[in-house]
Amino acid sequence: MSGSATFSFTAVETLYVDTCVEGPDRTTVRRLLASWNSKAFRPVVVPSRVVGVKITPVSVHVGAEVSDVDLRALTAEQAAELAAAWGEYGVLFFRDQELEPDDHIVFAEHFGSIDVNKFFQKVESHPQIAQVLKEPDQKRNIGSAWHTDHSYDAEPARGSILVAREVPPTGGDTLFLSVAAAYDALSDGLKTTLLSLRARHSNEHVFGKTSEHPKQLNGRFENPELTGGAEHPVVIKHPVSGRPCLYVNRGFTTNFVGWTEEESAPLLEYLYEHTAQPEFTYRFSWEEGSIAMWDNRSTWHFAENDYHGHRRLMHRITVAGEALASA
Ligand SMILES: O=C(O)CCC(=O)C(=O)O
Repeated sequence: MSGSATFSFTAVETLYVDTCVEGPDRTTVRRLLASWNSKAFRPVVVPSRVVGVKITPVSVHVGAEVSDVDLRALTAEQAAELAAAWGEYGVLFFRDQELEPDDHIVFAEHFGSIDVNKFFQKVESHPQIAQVLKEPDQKRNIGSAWHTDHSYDAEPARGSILVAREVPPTGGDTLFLSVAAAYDALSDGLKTTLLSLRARHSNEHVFGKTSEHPKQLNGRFENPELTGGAEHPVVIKHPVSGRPCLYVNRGFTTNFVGWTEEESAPLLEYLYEHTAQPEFTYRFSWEEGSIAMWDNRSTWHFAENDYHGHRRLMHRITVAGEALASA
């Protein structure tokens, strides 16, 4: 046992003490070490910096709240624990964090390189950060349809990390759901059919020259000439958890490969209705300093547009992902 390790004593009660800290805890450590031979405590060495991160699931299928952590001072061990929890719960929520844009970038880079969105307006001083903004005079917001980010890319983004900068007095929640749970709930027959399919995803109808969206968003999208698309399996194997996940979404999927859009529409519509059932979802209410980081392979999200007349400003960083394999 080295002086810099943390000891977890498990006996009548569980107690975590970091031997690095000075003061009363040092006394506690000495007292506990003195009782070592009395068998009152069973010492277990655990990595010290992991201690303190608390992960509490917020719903049956999706999301966990993380507390007792300062994201400005994240250690590699804590980042590894968060990465595992991210894969398991799909979305991680944090409260009362004080991340400046530079901190936001450092935090995101614990999980991969930054995949800068080509279409969103950027924070002027930090072009790696996209602005998700609705002004009081705007009627339309970004993201008010179930979707997952960047599914139109050949290597879709692993996840997105959204920091609340300005929130309306009420409303402006974001809903999340688990596409793994939605897939699990399908019949074996439909699962077999879906496992044989691929789908095409495109962003032309959202960010392209003829799309109405950029106009309705006061020109807040850019680079309409950079639109494109990609094909992916309809059921992917999640790169971290290995769980099968339904990988189509209302925002960007256009058709099953080899099927016309007209032929694809009824089955896609069935999957969208099935997946958006409340039992698979969780609603997150924002405060300034709240953060949500969602996994784009295992979740969808939906930004409520119920706060007309108020400003809502979020900063988003998208973390790069990889090509997706079939389940
Ligand atoms: O503003 C939000 O809550 C989510 C926005 C969104 O849908 C996105 O960034 O993809």
